[in-house]
Amino acid sequence: MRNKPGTPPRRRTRIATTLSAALGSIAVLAAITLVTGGSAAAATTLGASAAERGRYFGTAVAASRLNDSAYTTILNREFNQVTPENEMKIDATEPQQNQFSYGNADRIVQHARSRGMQVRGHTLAWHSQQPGWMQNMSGSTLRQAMLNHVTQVATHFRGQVAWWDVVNEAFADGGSGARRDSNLQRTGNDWIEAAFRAADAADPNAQLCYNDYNIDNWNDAKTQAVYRMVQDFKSRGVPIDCVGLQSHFTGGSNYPSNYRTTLSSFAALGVDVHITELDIRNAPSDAYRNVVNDCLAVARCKGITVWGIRDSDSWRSGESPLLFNGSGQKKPAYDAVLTALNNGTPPGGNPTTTPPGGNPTTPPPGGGCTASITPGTVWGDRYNTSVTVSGATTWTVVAAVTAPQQITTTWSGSASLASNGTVLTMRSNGSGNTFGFTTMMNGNSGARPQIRSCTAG
Ligand code: 9MR
Repeated sequence: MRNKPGTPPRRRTRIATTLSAALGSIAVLAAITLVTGGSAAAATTLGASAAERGRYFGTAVAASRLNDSAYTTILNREFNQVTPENEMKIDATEPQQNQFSYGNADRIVQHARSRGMQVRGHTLAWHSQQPGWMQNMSGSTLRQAMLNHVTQVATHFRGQVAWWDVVNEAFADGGSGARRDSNLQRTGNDWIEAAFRAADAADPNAQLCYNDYNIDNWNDAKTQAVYRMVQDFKSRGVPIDCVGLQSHFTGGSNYPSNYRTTLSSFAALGVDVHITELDIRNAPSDAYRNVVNDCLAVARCKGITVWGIRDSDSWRSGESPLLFNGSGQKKPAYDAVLTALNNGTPPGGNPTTTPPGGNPTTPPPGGGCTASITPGTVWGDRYNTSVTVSGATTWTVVAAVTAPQQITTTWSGSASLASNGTVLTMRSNGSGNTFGFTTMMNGNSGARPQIRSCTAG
């Protein structure tokens, strides 16, 4: 190949390349030493730590609180997954039959996705929080209206919701192991699978979950009944991907010592498990720590969502069951959760040293700071990347991935995503000089992120 005008002599190019590769390797080794060397690299937020272990740490979010900056500060700093607390329920999204209303749900989805947080949709079919028009329906009219609702709502959020609670709370409490009586149940025992098939047709890429409370204790009749339903669905090819254990250890319910058995037993059926609405009366550190350790011990436990941020945000605020107090301060249970997450082993072991796409790139100079990439854990479908900034304490870094790859989750910075998740602008948020993100490969397993710029100030 001919040299273009201005191209340095060949030998010089090779030295420069070798030098830059060597510097890159030193940077990688230094960073990996930090990662494996103990507490220096311990993540400082729940979402960051969970992401390093291939999981999410999320919270229920109320649209009405998105104007509260104390609330959003914690939300944006700590969490990388969001579940709208009430805004996707049937009464919110279809208040009049066939008139859909998505304003508050869209607001939450936009807030989450623009910051790299994944969204859990809650919920498409439920006996509770039905709008008046639906409460009064029965039989095939209700069945048809329910299926239309599932189709319309799942279609509206197609591509934006990672997991749907397709059906919520369809089993009875107590020892019967029976379905809960409801207008939906009275349309026929197959209403649940009909809902799953409709959701699958509307959003084939979303993960479809069955979600319930009091299915935490492996010995409970309700747990066993849900287990048998999932087993039956899997054996007959009903499209179910996951089970959500709400895990409200409030009111009369307690964390059961066989919780890990429950998680692993569901997982053994070939579904993922999610802890979807966690809160614990008086927030004891031990019980919170146990839940985290149990999830980390089960490979198919994909993440934990707490049901609110501060105690004052909780549906059971009188029990102070959450990780932050009403003033937004971290409670002892927060420290227990973060430590348990940080002590967990990343799935697949330590970060890979040589990423499949070659050595990490270094950013062009000139912005008053330097951002260097450290490859993180690589899974079959996605990989993590850490970026360490030097030369400035406040900064903005722009990083890009190659489409169809897509950045889906970020941590330890104030993020905004553009160009369908391929361009990340990350600003320092006071949580240190290292931030990270997860990239879905979407079929391209070779490409790796590039730093486009690092700007101080
Ligand atoms: O937290 C929700 C609260 O604001 C609502 O008033 C209530 C109405 O049913 O629903 C609460 O969320 C529930 C969730 O949707 C399903 N599992 C139980 C949760 C706590 O009641």
